Amino acid sequence: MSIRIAIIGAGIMGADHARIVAEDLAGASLQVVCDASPERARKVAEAYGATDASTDPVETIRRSDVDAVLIASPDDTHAPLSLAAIEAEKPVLCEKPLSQNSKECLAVIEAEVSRGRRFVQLGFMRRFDPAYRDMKAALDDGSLGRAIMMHNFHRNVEAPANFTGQMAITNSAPHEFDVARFVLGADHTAISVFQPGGVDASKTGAPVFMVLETDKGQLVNIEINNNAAYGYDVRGELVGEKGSIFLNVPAATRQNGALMAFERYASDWRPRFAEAYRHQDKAFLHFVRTGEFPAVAADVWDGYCTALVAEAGAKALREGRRVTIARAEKPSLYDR
Ligand code: ISE
Repeated sequence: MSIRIAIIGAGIMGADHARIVAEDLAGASLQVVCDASPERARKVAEAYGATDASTDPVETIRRSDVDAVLIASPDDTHAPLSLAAIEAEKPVLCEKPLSQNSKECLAVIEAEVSRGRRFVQLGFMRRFDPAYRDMKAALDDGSLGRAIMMHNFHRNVEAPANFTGQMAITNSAPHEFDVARFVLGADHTAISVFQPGGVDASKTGAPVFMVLETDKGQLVNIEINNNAAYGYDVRGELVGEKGSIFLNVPAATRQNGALMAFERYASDWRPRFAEAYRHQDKAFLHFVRTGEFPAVAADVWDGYCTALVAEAGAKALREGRRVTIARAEKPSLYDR
């Protein structure tokens, strides 16, 4: 039987997931597209052949013809809607971040723990990206030796108009906070945040440079530049005591002309991480079918750990000092 999926939020990511469900997920069907804007919901529903469109997310989650939920609405709705899905005992693929508030993440953890199972898979899709997977494998098979540093660059063409100054840390950087934890198998213990001199720090998407420390003594640096202008550019290098490995940018072609060679950049993250999104959504479908949580996917504990780093990062930027990070005790439900 086909798994009937409801998508909440028909913006950039909701529409992209709708496309993946409609075109790439054998065994799943797009049942409902829900958005605060009825026109947007209808447009995406029609484009990808959903059975229905709606403007009420909680009612959509509770519908008896919906088996699983994909949340891609604005960041501050992720935790409340995940809670509504847990209450309805329906599996959820929720876009990152789970919340920008760690206490809200704890409430979702509590809801899962009280039911004795995981319902929410978090959309940290980089865990499914072949390049990051290779990076992790090179560390795990011993060929790099002990990991000591991880360098990360994360550049967008232009910050969206609704971005606040801190969203570089609370919306963009969570990808690196999470993927560094995933690759290194370590937790972040402290964060320092810097901004280059001469930038207008109040400007939407002003660049930030972060240095994180892990409980294995590693250093992780992250540049977020949401107004890089030239293209969507994510880079990373993991440095071990015996070698290093960096992400290759997948480019289909390299063009020559006028004494130059050049490759194209994507204008946003969807083409760069297309394969990761596909693998992630397939893993979610398997989770819905079998109840087995995907081995590499992020869960709400990972979402909580990331929210703690983002909170500490925002504080470090505000107060101009290094901030340490302390976690609650991890419930055994999240042991891997
Ligand atoms: C955006 O919300 C995403 O999740 C993208 O993957 C990321 O690259 C971008 O910086 C975020 O703002």
